Amino acid sequence: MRNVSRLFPLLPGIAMLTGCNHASQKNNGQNVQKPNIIYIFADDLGIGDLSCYGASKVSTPNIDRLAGQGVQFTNAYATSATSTPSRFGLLTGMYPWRQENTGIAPGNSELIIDTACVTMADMLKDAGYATGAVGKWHLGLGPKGGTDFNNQISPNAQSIGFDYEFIIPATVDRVPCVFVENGRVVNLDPNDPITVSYDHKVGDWPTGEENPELVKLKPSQGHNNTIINGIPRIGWMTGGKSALWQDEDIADIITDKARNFIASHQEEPFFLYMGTQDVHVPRIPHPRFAGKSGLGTRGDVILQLDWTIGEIMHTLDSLNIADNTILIFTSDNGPVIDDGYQDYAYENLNGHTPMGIYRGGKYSAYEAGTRIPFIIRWPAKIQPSKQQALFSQIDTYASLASLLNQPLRKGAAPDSQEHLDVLLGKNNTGREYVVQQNLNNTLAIVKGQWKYIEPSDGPAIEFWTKMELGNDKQPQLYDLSSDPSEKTNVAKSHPEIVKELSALLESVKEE
Ligand code: NG6
Ligand code: CA
Repeated sequence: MRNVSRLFPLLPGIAMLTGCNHASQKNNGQNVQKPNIIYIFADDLGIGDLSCYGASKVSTPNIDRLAGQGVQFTNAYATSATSTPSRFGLLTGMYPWRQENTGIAPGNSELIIDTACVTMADMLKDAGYATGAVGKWHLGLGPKGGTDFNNQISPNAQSIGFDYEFIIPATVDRVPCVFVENGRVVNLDPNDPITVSYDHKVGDWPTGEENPELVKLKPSQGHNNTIINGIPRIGWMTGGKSALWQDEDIADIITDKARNFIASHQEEPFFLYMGTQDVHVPRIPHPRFAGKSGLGTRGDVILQLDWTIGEIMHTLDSLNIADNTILIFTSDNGPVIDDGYQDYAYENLNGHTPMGIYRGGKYSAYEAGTRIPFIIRWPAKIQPSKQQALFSQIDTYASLASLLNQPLRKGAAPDSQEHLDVLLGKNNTGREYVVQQNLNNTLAIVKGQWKYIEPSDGPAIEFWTKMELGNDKQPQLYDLSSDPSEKTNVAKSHPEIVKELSALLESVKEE
C-alpha cells in the first residue's frame, strides 16, 4: 500500500478500496492528507539578496514572511554553480558530474535526463501526486541531435515524470524565446516555422553583432546573436514570430500558469516545480517594478521575484491549502553582477552585497557559488526556525520520499541522502559533508569546519565575468569556522585534513 506512511497512518480505507492513488484533500481532512509540494528555483539569486538573510538595501517582504513561517537554512547548498547541472542534481538525485553533457545547455539541447531515469517527479507520481513543471527548464528537450520546435517535442518534461509542463526551454538570454506547453511551442503559426542554431546565423533577423544600433540593451560579454525584443541573445533563430515572448511579461505569465496548476489540483496532492527567470540576465522587469528598487534592474527583478513568491503564497491562502503545502524556495546557483549585458548592475549596487560575506559567486567553487538561500514552509508540521545544519538540495528527493514513505525505485537517486528531520528543522545534525561543483567541474567538499577544493588545471578567473572560479593547481583548504570568506588557504599547515578530505572526495567520486 503505497499511500500508507508513518506520517499519514489514517488514510481512509475507501481511497485504497477504490484503488485511488490520490487522497482527496477535502474529503480526508487536513491531518491525513499528503502535503502538496511546491519547489521554487530562483535563478542566480544570492544568499545576500534577501532581507531575511540580512540584505538591507533591498526589501523582500513576501520571502521574509515565508522565512518567518518556515525553516530558514544558512548552510544549504546547490550541487553546482550553474543552472543545468544544479537542476539535474535536484531532479535526478544524482551528482551531475557523474554524467557527460550536463553543463550549461544551449536552447536547442536534447533532453539531458534519460527518460529511463526515475526522477523526483516520477517518485512523487508513484506516491500519487499530480506533477507540473512551470518556468525555466534548462534541461534540454527532444531527442539526441536537438529540439525540433515545429512539431510535438518529445521527449519533454512529461517524459520524465511531469504531467504538465509550461516552460522556458533554456534561459531567457538564449533562443528560442518562446514557451513550450506540453511539448508544443505556444502560439506558433505553422506557416512560420522556427529555426534555431547555436553554430551559425540562420535566417535574416538582425543580430547584435551586425546591427548594434538596433539593440536596446547592449551586451557586455557574448550575447551578440539574434536580437529579440531589442535584446541580443545567445544563439540564432528565425521564424515563430507569433510565439515570441515579451520579456516584461514573463513573470506574470509563469506566475499565472503556476497559480492555475495549483488551483486545478487543489483537490489532490500536487507537486509543482517552478523555475523563475528572475534574477537571470537579461533583467527585464515589468513596468510596475522598473525603477522601484533603487538598485537598477537587478534590484527591480528581485522585487519582481518577491512578488511572484507572494502571489504563490496568496494563491495557497485563498484556496485554504497553505497549511498542508510544503513550499520550498531556493536558488539554482549563486549570484553574479555583470553576466553579459550593460545593465549597470555594478554601478547600481549601492552597497548591496548579493554574495553576503562569501567569496566567489555563480560559476565558482568558492562558497558563494553554491551556498544559496533555502527556505521551507509547512505550517501544519513545521515550527519556524533557523537551520544551521549542512544540507544539499540533492537530498530533497530522498527526504521527500521518506516523508511519503515512498520506496525509492531500484537505482533511483543514487546520491540523494535522506535527511528529512533536517529538512523539516527537527534535527540539526546535517549531512556529514557536501560536495560542490564549479563551472569547470572542479569539485570541493565541505565537512564540519573545513572546506577542501581539489587541485585543478582550470582557469583561476572566468573569462567573461572575471569571477574567481576557485581553480588552483594546488589543493586549497579553508577553515570556514574562522574564515568563512575563504581568504586564507591553510592546506600547507593541515596536510592531514587535506588528506582526509581529498580521500573522502575521491571515495564519493567512486561510489
Ligand atoms: C553563460 C552566459 C551567461 C549565462 C550563463 C548560464 C555568456 C558570456 N555568458 O555562458 O550570460 O547565460 O551562461 O547561466 O554568454 S545559468 O544560470 O543558466 O547557468
Ligand atoms: Ca542560474
